[in-house]
Amino acid sequence: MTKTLNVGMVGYGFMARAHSNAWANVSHFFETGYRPVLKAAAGRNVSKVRRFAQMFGYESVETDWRALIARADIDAIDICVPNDLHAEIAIAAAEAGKMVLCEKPLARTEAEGLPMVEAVEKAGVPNMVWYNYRRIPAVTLAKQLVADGKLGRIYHYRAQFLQDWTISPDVPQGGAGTWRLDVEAAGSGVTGDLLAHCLDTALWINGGISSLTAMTETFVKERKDALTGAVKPVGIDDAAAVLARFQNGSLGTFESTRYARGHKAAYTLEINGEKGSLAWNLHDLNRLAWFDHGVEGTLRGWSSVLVTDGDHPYLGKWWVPGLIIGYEHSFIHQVADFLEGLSTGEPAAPTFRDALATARVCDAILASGRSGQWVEIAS
Ligand code: 4PW
Repeated sequence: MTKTLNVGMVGYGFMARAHSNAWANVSHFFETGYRPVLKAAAGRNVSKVRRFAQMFGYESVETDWRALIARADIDAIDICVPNDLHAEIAIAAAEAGKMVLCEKPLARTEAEGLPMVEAVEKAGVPNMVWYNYRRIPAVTLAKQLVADGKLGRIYHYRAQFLQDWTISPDVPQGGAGTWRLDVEAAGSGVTGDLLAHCLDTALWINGGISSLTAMTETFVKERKDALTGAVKPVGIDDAAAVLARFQNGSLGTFESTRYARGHKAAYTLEINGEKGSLAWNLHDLNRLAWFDHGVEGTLRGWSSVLVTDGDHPYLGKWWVPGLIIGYEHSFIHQVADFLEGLSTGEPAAPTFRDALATARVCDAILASGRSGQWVEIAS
């Protein structure tokens, strides 16, 4: 019998739209034993939260997240607000016995994330962090190929996430659309916002990182505060380049910036192994490039696999073979796995604890960026 799961959304911005679309559509395509109900949305601006609720079909609104958490008719709290608010809301939700889903990164630092992990584990509530790119079918397929040993020993893992939207010194820090530039709200710049995605995927596919060294840079040193207009020092990293050693002996190179003119969301990854290589690119997300060293003779070379068939990850639930899907589907897949986990009792990853490992690597990158030293990472 299908159970209902009443969702309480905190926030109404871009990520709240991506998550709400997933909650609203998942049961049209995935039979998980649960049917989400968009019960209530919370946000400080009453007209904005009402408009958001109306567009996505939330039944009611709250203007204080505490009121949302206090409601007996809410089963799961989904947190889609700036990073500095994640910990307080997640801990309160867990203490109230709610399931908790949190937008990435888990928190601004590992130290801030740890009590969140302890709270959900003490309360025994299902929890998950929205590292959605794992659930793009071609990326999930890459994980399966590596896990099945198709690449053999892994030598290199490289990933980039490039954007260009903060190049102008006129972009302010703080406020609604630009809190990602405010170190107080975000905790860090590209490291927590973009590189964290690359790291989550890397740790999932290739295992833990044992040490790293990083260069970070803040190209624009002062920006106006979006709310007060006062010019303030910029505390975030605008760009980061990282050399890493994985526990399995492979080498990692990671790069992220918001100063790569022409790039809006260029997430790319490549893995080189003894028996083959694979590569993926968000802007061609339904394809996985594949090189099989086992192919002999003149046909040896890179091929491009269209990941749209029924036996590819998640694709059997969608259309007919050959029809493509997009960015929003990664969130639907994540919700589907979360609900499936509730039914099977096998929690969907990444849990809060899994995401703490990514926070630890982000902390190490920022520390190395400041010191110029290699940093060892405890496993
Ligand atoms: O999480 C990331 C965001 O903060 C996203 O995946 C892309 O970069 C889109 O917006 C930002």
